[in-house]
Amino acid sequence: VTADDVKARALALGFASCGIAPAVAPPHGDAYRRWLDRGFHASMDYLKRHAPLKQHPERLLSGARSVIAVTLNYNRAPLARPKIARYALGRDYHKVMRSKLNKLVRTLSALQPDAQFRVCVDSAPILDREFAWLAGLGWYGKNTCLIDSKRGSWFFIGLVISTLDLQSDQPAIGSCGSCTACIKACPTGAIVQLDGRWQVDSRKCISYWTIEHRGSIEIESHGWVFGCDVCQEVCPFNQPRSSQPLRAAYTLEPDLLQQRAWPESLEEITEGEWDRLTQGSAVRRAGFQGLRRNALLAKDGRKIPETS
Ligand code: B12
Ligand code: SF4
Ligand code: SF4
Repeated sequence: VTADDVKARALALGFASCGIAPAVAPPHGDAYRRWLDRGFHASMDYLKRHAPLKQHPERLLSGARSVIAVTLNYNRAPLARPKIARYALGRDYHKVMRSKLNKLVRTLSALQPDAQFRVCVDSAPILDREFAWLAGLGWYGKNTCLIDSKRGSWFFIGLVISTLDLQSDQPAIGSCGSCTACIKACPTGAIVQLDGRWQVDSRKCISYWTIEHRGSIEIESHGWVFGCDVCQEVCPFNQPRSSQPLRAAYTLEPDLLQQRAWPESLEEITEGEWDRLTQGSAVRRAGFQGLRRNALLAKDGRKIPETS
């Protein structure tokens, strides 16, 4: 199996791009440690627990030689209400990404039965952006999202660690230049300088509070009910441009385009309605109480204690 075989098969499965990174210690692993040491992970303790495993892909798959990185476009028209980050409007991307990566692994295993693979989708103890950057799929923007100069940043990252000895790509090159649009637009000032680089302080980030945090919310959520897209909405790399036809293009993935009957107001939703509405959706992560809490706060427009 060659790197070109892998890429051709990945693109045939509907991934927007695919690249190969070497299975090495992540070059910016120290930056991750410093981010944790500052407490920028808020209550996401699993990020700290995962830190030792994140030091090398070998820790997740013995004999790892390469990391296959893919991106999946999730861009679609946003809803005016409820304000749910566009990545979460359709079917849960973990399921979509995992099933495609499992298919990729099945084809590769058939070609090389002695090879081993480990599929990583978001929650695995590996730095997704770091390996996608190494694989040439995008560079770090000031909002910390990985940006593909041709496509923007509305994409998920998926990784497959493998024992295959594949030809690696070069890390992606690109930069925001003097732009600071996301830093100025972030409603809560969550994009801050740490060691001379822009980083997200989760303790101030609406996405963190509305998706990951349990208990009362201690910031203003500026109308967001689940996640937040502001720092990507304002990014020039996500604006349509005739010379860049792939930028801001909507996904073609039916599962991610799925229309769910999100009611405009989620404040009075019952547990039964929540259960039906969020089956197979990433929004389920907030839980019933969490989603109601978010909706109440979004409607009220100010800091309020949790109502449960
Ligand atoms: C924890 C987490 C969050 C946290 C913290 C976000 C953050 N910026 O760290 C919260 C809950 C806030 C969050 C929010 C979102 N997330 Co999130 N999240 C993660 C997760 C699980 C870990 C990220 C992490 O390790 N952060 C730690 C910090 C230190 O990482 P970092 O900011 O990228 O820092 C790196 C760079 O600064 C670089 N670096 C440091 N110094 C230097 C120097 C040089 C020269 C260079 C080149 C690089 C460099 O190295 C650092 C370490 O890798 C990943 C999945 C995964 N397993 O990796 C998804 C992930 C990053 N999230 C994702 C998404 C889609 C989102 C949201 C858009 C969702 C939403 N709409 O609400 C927002 C975006 C907010 C934002 N601006 O980042 C995608 C990003 C895809 C992309 N194109 O970048 C990921 C990769 C999930 C996936 N598999 O697709 N997320
Ligand atoms: S997701 Fe929202 S709150 Fe978080 S850094 Fe981006 S703009 Fe700021
Ligand atoms: S808005 Fe500007 S500064 Fe922020 S990530 Fe995009 S190009 Fe970079």
